[in-house]
Amino acid sequence: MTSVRVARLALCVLALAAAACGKKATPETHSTTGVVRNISHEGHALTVAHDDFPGFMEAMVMTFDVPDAGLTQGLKPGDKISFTIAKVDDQWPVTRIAKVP
Ligand SMILES: [Cu+2]
Repeated sequence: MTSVRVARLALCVLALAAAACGKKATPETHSTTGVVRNISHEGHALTVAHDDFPGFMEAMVMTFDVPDAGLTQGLKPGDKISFTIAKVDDQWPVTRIAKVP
């Protein structure tokens, strides 16, 4: 192997690593608002009547996975929220919830 080839290979490996890392560091996210309908699975499931995710999903009632149950703590049906979902392994868990007055 010439040193040029080795350098090229190293660049490729770096590029691949950067692509993989980049995905994890900045996942695709979408944010919208909605009204809490239900919280179950000890805070890990949030059913919400959500508004449009512009360019991603129209308004509907659906249940999202909430990996961090702390996010749903203190929430109850009827609360207005804004929230963010992030793509993780082809799923869309909730990564942020904020109460909207
Ligand atoms: Cu939906």
